Amino acid sequence: MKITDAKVIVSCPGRNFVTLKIMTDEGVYGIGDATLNGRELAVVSYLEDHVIPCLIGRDPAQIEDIWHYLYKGAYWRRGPITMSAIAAVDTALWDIKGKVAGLPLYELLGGKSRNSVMVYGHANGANIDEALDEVARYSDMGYKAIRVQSGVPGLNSTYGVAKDKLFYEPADADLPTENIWSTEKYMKFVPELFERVREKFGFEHHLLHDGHHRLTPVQAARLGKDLEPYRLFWFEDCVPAENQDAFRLIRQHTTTPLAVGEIFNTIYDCQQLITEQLIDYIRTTVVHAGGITHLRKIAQLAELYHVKTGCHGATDLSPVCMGAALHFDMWVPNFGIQEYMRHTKETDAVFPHDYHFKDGYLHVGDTPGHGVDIDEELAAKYPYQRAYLPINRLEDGSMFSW
Ligand code: EZ4
Ligand code: CO
Repeated sequence: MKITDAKVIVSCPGRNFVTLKIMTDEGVYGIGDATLNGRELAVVSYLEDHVIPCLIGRDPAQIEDIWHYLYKGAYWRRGPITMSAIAAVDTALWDIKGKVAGLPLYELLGGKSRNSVMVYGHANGANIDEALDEVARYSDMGYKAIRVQSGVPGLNSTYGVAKDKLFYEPADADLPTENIWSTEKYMKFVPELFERVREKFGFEHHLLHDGHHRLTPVQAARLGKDLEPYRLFWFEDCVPAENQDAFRLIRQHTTTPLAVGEIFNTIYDCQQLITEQLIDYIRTTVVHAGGITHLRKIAQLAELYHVKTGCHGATDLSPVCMGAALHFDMWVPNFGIQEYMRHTKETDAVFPHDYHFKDGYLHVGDTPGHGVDIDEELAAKYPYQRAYLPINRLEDGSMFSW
């Protein structure tokens, strides 16, 4: 079997998605997600100009060899653009392998370790009362695990608080929106938010919270401690994680479980975090961390150190990534949880898929491969629209992390 052609499909059914489709001489094809929010076209160029020419004529069965060909062969290693492009190729090749074998992807990885995949949804409110209403709504939909974010008094915008309740879309403008941030106001407010949630709903649900890389280590230690009475499932991205050492301080001061890694793209970004047991959940996922082949390596290292998986699953990761991640989740022995932000119905129509939500879990089908396809005709009706993620400034105008 040989790869005869590959193409990149850019479509904006509510938001931008970049999809790679790899074709073979036997008519079997595979697809992979290559979406990198706010920097989409850089990955398109990387694939079209530099990767696709090297794929033609190769045996699609040689997934491991092609992975290393693209990683080592580029000489320039790592980085989100490179690793998203490699991930798209890898995902498409696993899809082809499944279709050729007539087996769902989880069977190729080692078979099912569970019946379904526990997911968490996002309850976002402009204030505490709205956030409580959203928690009630997610609870009524059957979610066992709910991430809670709320607008902070005195700040006119807050990460996670959406215009549309089911689909949080931060890449909201043709040029980056500028938001104002105050860590002091946020830190004072968050424990009150969780106190109110526990007061109203008790301890029945898993509750999660995302700090979105905005604290210093000592602030994260403080907030982790303040949140201990509310028994969070995890506190996510409490500090920017380029400095892995920083987690030592946080870890020494709080028993609130820590999750990190949605923006990591290789195992080297979390090697110390894992081997020193500084985190509880690793958030890398298929599209931004080199595909199934590399994600598996990260998860298996994590397994040795009591770290579980918690794959990123925001709306800006396409249903193709979600489908592949779900097969991974069905297999991975040290599974923790899967994030699930829903896609719009326009997106779902462009990407027909065989997974579905029921009672707090995503249920995976047994279609050969990863079970997600792309309707190219429909995709063509939604041309690319430039969209950026916002930026943050402190109240005095200093540039800050978003
Ligand atoms: O802000 O995926 O946990 N989820 C997140 C996401 C990220 C977006 C950025 O593109 O932090 O909402
Ligand atoms: Co996050």
